[in-house]
Amino acid sequence: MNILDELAWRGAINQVSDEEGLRKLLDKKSVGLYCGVDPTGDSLHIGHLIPFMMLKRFQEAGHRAHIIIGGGTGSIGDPSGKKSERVLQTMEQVHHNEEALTRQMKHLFGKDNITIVNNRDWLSKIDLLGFLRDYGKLFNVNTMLNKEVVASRLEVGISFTEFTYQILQSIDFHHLWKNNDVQLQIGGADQWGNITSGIDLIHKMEGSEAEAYALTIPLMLKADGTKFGKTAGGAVWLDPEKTTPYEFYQFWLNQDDRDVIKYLKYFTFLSQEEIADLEEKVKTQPEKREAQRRLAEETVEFVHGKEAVKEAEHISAALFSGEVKDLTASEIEQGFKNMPSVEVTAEPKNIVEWLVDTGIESSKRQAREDVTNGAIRINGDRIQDLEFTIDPSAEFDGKFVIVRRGKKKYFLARVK
Ligand code: 629
Repeated sequence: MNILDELAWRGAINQVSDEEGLRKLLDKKSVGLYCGVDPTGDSLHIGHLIPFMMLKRFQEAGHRAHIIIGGGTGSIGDPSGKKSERVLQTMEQVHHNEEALTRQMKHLFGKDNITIVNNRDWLSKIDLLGFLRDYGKLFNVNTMLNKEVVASRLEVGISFTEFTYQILQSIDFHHLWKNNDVQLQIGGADQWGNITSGIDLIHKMEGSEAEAYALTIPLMLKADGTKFGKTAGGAVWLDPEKTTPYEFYQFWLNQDDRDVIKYLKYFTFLSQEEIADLEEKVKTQPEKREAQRRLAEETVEFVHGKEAVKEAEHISAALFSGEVKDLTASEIEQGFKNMPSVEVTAEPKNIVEWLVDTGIESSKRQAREDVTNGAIRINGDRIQDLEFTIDPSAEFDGKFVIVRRGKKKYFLARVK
């Protein structure tokens, strides 16, 4: 199957500049393609993953994928999708983010022989007069004003700096066209204007026969109308320090039945047969959530590796069953990141007093009642003896006490 048919099946094509031409080119040769990212933050989030996983699909189909880290463009700021002018980042921020993103990209795609370049390398070498003479003359201000990104900002205003952004991204496309034999740029739907502006530049500089194409991917929508990729805690990051692999796993596990197949197509490399099989299971046995589990496993493995999948599954199973004793310290840190926690001393104490001291129970009366009723588990063991002594150094290398009240409510006591 042609890569374009594969992407269409995945629901991943929003617009293509010349589908016939691109299809022919992809059948004929190994096509160079790229997608860019600006260092506006120090980590990618799952919204970024979409076009970059598409790059990998092209690479696997025998094409040559490139990534631009926008050290140059990132010091300007893309007005696309922004309702008002950006505050410039300091150059220190840009450098810092650029390094972080490059590291992440290498971690995700480095092993696939994907070429990673930084547009500061060429954009910073263009001098002002060269810019105006060599590029400025080829851009028609009317055409630039008509681009959605600029048109939508005319009321509020847009600085000359942001207005110029599309020229920089166009110079990039031309640069890779000329030096890396790149004929295709991909990106999210918001990038259409910037990408087609690059095609125009290539045609003006290299002749109208020069082959250059645009392909954009639809904006990700959720069945319930809320924004994709956001949780109560904010964006879902690829950096394990920001979003732990366990949180990342849970994010995917909790997706709606109405969305899960679409996500399997976008975010995994599972085959059409495997996805069709999971689609059937969503219909016949939705309660098993097999599609969601598969989605969670695949995405965690892709971003964080096999070991992280095992850990996330171990944490989920332990928290669900209540058998928490064999969790490792790192698993506890991940699993309890968003649960209430308290600090305690290592001093052993009567269970009723300890529960009240830690604030887990509001009164001794309540504590006694919960203990007697069997609602309290300490480190996985149900304790019903009111005389029980809690020894905070007993488990987990003396670092934690895990308390569960009732079926679901967990507390983590960290030993000082
Ligand atoms: C130089 C810079 C280029 C080509 C692209 C770029 C970056 C581009 C941009 N992209 C978004 C970003 O950096 O702003 N001007 O966060 C983001 N992108 C991934 C997808 C996107 C897009 O990295 O294209 O649509 C999000 O899904 O918003 O020569």
